[in-house]
Amino acid sequence: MKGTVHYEVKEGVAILTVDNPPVNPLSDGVRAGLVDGITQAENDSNVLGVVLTGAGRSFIAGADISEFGKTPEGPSLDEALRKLEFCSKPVVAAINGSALGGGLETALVCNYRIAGPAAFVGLPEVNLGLLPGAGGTQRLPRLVGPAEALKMMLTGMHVHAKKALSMGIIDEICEDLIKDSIKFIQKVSSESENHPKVRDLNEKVIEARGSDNILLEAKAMAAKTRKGQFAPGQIIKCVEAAINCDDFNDGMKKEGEYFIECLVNPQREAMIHIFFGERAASKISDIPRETPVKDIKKAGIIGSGTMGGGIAMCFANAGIPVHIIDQDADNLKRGMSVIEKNYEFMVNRGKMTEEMKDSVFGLVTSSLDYQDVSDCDIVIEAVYENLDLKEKIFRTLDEVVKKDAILASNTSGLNVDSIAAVTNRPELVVGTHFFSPANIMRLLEVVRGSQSSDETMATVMSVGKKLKKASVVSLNAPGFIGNRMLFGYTAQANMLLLEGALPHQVDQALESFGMSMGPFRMLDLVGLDLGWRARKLSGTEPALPSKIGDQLCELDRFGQKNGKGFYNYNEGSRAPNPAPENEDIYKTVSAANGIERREISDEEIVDRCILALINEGADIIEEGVGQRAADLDVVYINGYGFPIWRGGPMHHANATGMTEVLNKLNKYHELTKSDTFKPANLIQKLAETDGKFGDAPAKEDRKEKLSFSESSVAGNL
Ligand code: 3H9
Repeated sequence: MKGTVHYEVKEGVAILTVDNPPVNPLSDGVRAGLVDGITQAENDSNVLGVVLTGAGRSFIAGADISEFGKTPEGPSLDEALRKLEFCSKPVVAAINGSALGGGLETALVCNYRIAGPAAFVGLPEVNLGLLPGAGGTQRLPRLVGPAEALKMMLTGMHVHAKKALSMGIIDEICEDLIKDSIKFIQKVSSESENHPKVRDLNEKVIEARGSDNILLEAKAMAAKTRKGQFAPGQIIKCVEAAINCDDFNDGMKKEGEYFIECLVNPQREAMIHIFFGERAASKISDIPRETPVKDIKKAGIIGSGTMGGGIAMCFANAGIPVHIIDQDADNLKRGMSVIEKNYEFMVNRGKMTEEMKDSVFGLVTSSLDYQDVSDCDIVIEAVYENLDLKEKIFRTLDEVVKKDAILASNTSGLNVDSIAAVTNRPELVVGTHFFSPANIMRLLEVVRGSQSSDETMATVMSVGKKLKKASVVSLNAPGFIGNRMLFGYTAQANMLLLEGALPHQVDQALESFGMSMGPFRMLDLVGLDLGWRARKLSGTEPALPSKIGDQLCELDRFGQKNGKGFYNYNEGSRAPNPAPENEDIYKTVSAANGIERREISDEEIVDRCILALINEGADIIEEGVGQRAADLDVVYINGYGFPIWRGGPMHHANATGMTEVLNKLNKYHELTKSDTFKPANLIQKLAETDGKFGDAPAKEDRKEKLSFSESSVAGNL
């Protein structure tokens, strides 16, 4: 059995300590320990009451996620929580750290909740495709009201002790948690034999009866922020039951039914795959866990543009002082004022207080002098994609920055080894590919140069964690992971346009599949002129998929930046309007390239674009550029708007079945004759054994040199 609960008696109070490192989930051993501990306390006539707490940094981080989809052992969570709720002696939850999901639900069956100052609570089940299925949907609305409870459950947000106190989720905050909780039990047990139960507090749910507003607002919020997800609707139905059922147990029954529906829904498996995938991605398979990590006390950023500013905000938000260098005083002034405005925007939206803004923005300094980053522990270059310029910057940094500092490039596709080669410390050089806007997007591709040391890699991965990024390692190979996959995806979107589809049809089909933004909206956002200008400069002919985009650029249609691209945009708006004037261009380019336009189904659009991702992904795994299939899923969800509830492209392939994937690849290979659909070796092998991505062992020689073209794949789009 996994985990345990320690039992000891102090000053007439039983202390139950959940011990299941590192975060104390409610595994079978913990559930059994809770049942045994409460029984023991009830049977001991010298015990006045119970203090329930957690060992280490967590109170209880919820149900054991690894148990979902398996047959549970030992007592059920329901049984353990009933034991706590109906204990004949008062029980106080002494919340020492995170009380999340089933952890908060455990605290809610206790008579009282006292928290340490660093504690935080939340019901984040929605992020796993689940709902709080141990009474959370019925009890939290009774404590904080249905509207606040819905907000917590639909966002999955963490609520810190102070706020939890003001909302009424906890009763007190204490510095000396166990000592004060013991005193608390001694006091309440001497004052009364009746102790409150959250299930009996009906006032707030009854108050909400008869008005639809709360539920309608919740539905609108879920539709906006959790498009395509199954669990949010189930959560709302549970709260509806909490509001309308006269008997608490009827609401619990409904919660149980809706929970099971979530549990068996494929979205649950997909989202839990990403939960574990993100944690696995942060580990580098051939670097020992105990590899020392450098302490990063100060960071430097070269370049105060959108990327540089966004990256600086990530460090400041994590409490790490950061210094920005730019070569141009006006640029620097503009860059700093953008950062300040971003923070002001957060203050105006109630996301931070004025004092918080002052202290965080106070961590960002700037100047024109490279000497000012000489004492930094890591310096990240974030200038535009030009190898000569980047090499020049790295030569300077190598001279001025202290010898043991890490130097990183935010390149989206240039050769990190070439950049490292101009320094005398190639072992301290890596790529850190942030995604724009860097202060918001969670993905961080960490590019491992052929000489990047284990310590450098381990340090950068730990920096990623501090910055709250989903960090994924890529070998230094063209396009790394994300842009290499994107290349085939956008190429297919463009080919579909040449073959007869229109941009809004392609976008709508892929957005209905769940992509947060269709490829043509994305291309308009990025700017169609990037690749076009690069090709003009180098005198290269566009490849077939780039022909329409280049033709649009010839007609001054660069995308959102000048109000017209694949779509038209009204002044100051990002909403795409169809551009019928482009249709003749599409027809002309198709005809000029001997392509007969035809009716194209939404199914073909989705199949071709998503298969392009999967097939390229399979090569990336087999070559060892990405460590594991789940890493690619983490990349696509956090950097490219792939729907989390489908678990990423590689998980989607697993869910589809490898034989079906292979059949479809063959079908589209036959239809298009494009190499994009020539089935990857790995897919053919897996289809033979009915295998899945993730079954294949990680490639042995992970530092194998890969031929690297100097061109940025992103620039070729
Ligand atoms: C639930 O409760 C359902 C109920 O309502 C109803 C049931 C009927 N289980 O994140 P970290 C592992 S659903 C199993 O790196 P941090 C994690 O995989 C649950 N394992 O630490 C990792 O393993 P490894 C609702 C778990 O300090 C290690 O612990 N609860 C669980 O950055 C460290 O994790 C949640 O959704 C778990 N519940 O963050 C909370 N949690 O070392 C999920 C973690 O092998 N957890 N692990 O890679 C979290 O949000 C974060 O882990 C936490 C700590 C904030 C607690």
